[in-house]
Amino acid sequence: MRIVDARVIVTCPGRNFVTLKVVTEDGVYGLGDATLNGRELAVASYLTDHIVPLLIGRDARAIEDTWQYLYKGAYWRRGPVTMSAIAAVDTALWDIKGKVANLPVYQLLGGASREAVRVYAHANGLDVDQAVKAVAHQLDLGYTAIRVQSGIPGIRSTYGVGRDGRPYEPAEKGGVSEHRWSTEAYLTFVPRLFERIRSEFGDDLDLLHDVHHRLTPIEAARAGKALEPYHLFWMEDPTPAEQQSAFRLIRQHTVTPIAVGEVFNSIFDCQQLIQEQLIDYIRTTVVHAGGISHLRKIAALAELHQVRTGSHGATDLSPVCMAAALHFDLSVHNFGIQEHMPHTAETDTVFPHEYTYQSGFMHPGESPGLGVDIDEALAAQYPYDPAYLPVNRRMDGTMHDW
Ligand code: KDG
Ligand code: MG
Repeated sequence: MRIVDARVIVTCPGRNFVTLKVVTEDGVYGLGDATLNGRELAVASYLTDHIVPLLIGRDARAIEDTWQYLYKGAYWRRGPVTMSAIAAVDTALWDIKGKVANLPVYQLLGGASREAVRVYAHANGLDVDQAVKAVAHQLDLGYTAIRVQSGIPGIRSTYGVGRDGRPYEPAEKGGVSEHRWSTEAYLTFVPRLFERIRSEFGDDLDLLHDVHHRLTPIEAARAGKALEPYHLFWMEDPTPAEQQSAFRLIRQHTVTPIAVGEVFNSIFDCQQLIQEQLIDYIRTTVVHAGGISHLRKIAALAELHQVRTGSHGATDLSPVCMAAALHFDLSVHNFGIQEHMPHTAETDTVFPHEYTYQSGFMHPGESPGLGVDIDEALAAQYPYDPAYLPVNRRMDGTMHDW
């Protein structure tokens, strides 16, 4: 079954998405998400200029060989651009395989290990009162695991918190904005935030919190320790992970569970973290970590060390990635939880999909393949619109040191 066409579709139904569509000689097609937030066109070019010419004529059924060919054959390995491009090809080939077999992809991955995929929602507020309201809202929607983020007194703008009443969106249009950051203000504030949330909602709810890599290891250890009374489900990205051994320090000081990995691209980014059990949840995503094939290898390594998965699922990952993640989550034994940040209605219309949400759980559906499509005519009506993640500086204007 030869690949006869592959093309990249860039669209911006409110935010930018890059999608690879691979077509076989039988007219079957598969989709893969290739969106790298703020650096979208680099992946689009990597695919169009360097990968698509290699795909034409290849056997669409040879998923693993194609993965190895693109990873090892390029000489230049890893990195977010390369691995997002490989992920897009891999995901599209799994979609094709499912359609040809007339089975949902999760059945090809070993079948369902659970009835549905538990997801967590976001509750964000400019201050604690707003965060409390946001938690109550998500509880009403049926979520039983909620990530809580709040504006911090003394800091004008906090990443992860929506502004002007709009839902939080990771990238901002109109140039790169700069935020200021105070570790002391954050470390003083964050235990108070969770004290209030627990006093309002009790102990039964699972609470998560994202530090967005803004602490050094010793500061992260302090945060984890201070949050212990509120027994978080996880503390996410407490410190950058280029130095995987840095997590030893955090581990020595706190039993707050640690989740990390949304910026990782390969198993080598988390090998030590997993093998030394320095983390509890690995958050690599289908799109940024080499696709379904590579994520399965990460999950298999994690399973040996009692580390569970917790895939990233922010709005900058397209519905194609969400569908792929849900098939992966449903099948993999050591699944932990999946992030769910619903897309806008505009995005959902461009990417019609079979996956559903109900009472704190999602399911990828039973359609053959991934169960997601792209309306190319509609996608063409939304041209690319540059947007960037904000940059952080310390209060005195120094670029941050984490
Ligand atoms: O593009 C970056 C965002 O996806 C990320 O910052 C969101 O941290 C995030 C999360 O956990 O969803
Ligand atoms: Mg995060």
